[in-house]
Amino acid sequence: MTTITDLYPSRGPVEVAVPRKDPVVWSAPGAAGPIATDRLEAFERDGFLTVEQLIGEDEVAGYRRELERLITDPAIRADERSVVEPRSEEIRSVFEVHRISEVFANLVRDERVVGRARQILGSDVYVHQSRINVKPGFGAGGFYWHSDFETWHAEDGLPNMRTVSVSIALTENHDTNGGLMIMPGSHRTFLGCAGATPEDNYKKSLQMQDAGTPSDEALTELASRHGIRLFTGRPGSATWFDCNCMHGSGDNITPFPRSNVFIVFNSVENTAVEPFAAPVRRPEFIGARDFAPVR
Ligand code: 6CS
Ligand code: FE
Repeated sequence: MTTITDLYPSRGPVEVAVPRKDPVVWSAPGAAGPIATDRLEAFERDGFLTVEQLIGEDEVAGYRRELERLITDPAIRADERSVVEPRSEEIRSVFEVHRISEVFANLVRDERVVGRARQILGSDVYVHQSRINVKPGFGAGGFYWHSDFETWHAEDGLPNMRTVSVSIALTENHDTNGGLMIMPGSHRTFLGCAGATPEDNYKKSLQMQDAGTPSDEALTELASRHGIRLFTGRPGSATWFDCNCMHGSGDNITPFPRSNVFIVFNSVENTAVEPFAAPVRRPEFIGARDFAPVR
């Protein structure tokens, strides 16, 4: 049994920041793919890149209809893949949409999507997690500051930072309805959070994250050093961001939903092992254990 070194310790007694030990862009310079060299360099520097119209507005309408179909299906609502808003009980997210929906399965396989993931990660990729975030109006809760990798390392056992997410807007992302915020450049620092992971943490963390939440001091330091960028965009626009970006989003108190589909691609060279800082694995609909590459 080979022991895997924990390069990114977290969830111990104290918070600890360490420099990133992994590349950001894993493909060789000039490697073929849909992302232009200068955009890939920007991704390396900032930890994110935006694509104004990754998918056309007519196509997006089809994905929005699929989202509506899913969230109005009583069987989906009753399924453990659905997470509700704590206050309104409206559906907040539905996980594993790439498996329960043929429409979203096709989106994952679309070369405009998976081709970019392969280029950033420099290998074949599989889906570690997918979800639709509904973020309905009139009070849907946001997601407090966090690094996704901190959770995917601590709780899902991803060894290295060779994972990339894409958030594709399904509704207008205004500057007022709870859009994604990222601290540019924060992906180059890993912030190990203080506090052990409770059993069944996911049952709470997907509504309101606690374990894996950075301190005010650390967030102040990071935000002062890197600033904060708010992402807005038309339906069909996409934000690709590195797994270790410090990011979050605010509540949505406007009447306008901020819905997106969120797909997490992991390199087939970085498959999940045992959690690095949690008593048990999370369910597979949150952290996949089927490593078959997207074809
Ligand atoms: O725990 C997770 O895997 C999820 N939580 C957040 C707030 N972002 C990443 C991911 O979807
Ligand atoms: Fe996140």
